[in-house]
Amino acid sequence: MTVNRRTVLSTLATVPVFSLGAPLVARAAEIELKYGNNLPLTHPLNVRAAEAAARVKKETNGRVDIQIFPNNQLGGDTDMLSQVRSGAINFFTPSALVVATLVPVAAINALGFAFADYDQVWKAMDGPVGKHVREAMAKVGLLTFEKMWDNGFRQTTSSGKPIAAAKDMDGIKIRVPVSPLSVAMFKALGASPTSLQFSEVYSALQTKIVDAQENPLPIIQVAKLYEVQKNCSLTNHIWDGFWFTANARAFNALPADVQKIIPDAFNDAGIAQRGDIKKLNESVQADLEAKGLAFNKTDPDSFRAKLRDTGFYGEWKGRFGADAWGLLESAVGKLA
Ligand code: X2X
Repeated sequence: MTVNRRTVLSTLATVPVFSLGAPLVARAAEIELKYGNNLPLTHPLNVRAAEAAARVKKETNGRVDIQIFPNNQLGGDTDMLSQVRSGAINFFTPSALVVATLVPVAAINALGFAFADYDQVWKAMDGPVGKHVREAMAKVGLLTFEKMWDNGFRQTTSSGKPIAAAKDMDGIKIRVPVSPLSVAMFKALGASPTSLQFSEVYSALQTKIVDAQENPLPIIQVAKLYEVQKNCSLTNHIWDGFWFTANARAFNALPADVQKIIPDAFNDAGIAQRGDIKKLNESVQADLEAKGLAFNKTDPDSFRAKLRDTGFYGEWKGRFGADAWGLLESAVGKLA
């Protein structure tokens, strides 16, 4: 919190009396809050977050200013995760995959091939699965707003041959997020995964440190990954979303009205952002094709069978626990 009363008063002293009614001096907000994320400014998450920040400013009559630091300006995911925990920043929107480095059950939405479609996704994440995860996050000091933001169904791009079935994963050097689940899943599929923060993905692909990566199409578009990849295989292997999370201590110290205005604004923005991604999903493949990325369909059963045969589901049922597993099954039906 920065109070600039002194600066304001000394500036006012030099202002001619007759113009005092006009807002000649831009007054600094009483409360300045920092929000960091890992995505380019053009991603719908940043577009909608900027709208929410403007709404907060308006509804607090300029008292609260939320500054947004996009595109890993404050460091990679793991840096921002520790910054929001320590209070160095107030808000962060990590992918569930990244939250799971701290709160293992948070990765449950990213279990391979768990969701058939978005109806199942929002039923689970706006319902009991999301609640279970947010309660677990609260235990590590992260106060998480109710509405999860959409990242999307993850697809696999490569600079080598396209992936059509599970056997094509064999030995592929693929970048995955810093997430134990992603590493385990791609190992089970026979690939050779490397965890890298998102800030390093473009150059890792460009310099061929890795040959492949996996992300939803809107990310491949805004981060221009098509410039350094040839094929996009529609694997739909994971559904991923972003949690809007706050440092609980700092948030609980805010004035009561602000503690309502901020989550209301960002939950509404999250819902709007889901709509943006839905709309984008109708056009993004054609746009990426026009930019030179070749698309292919895949055989999803081959991936599921391989995961089942290697004991992946059994192991992760144990790791997530029977409670969380049961909640997920109540939204999607019996899992493998
Ligand atoms: O790092 C990624 O791949 C990204 C952007 O999808 C996440 O935040 C997990």
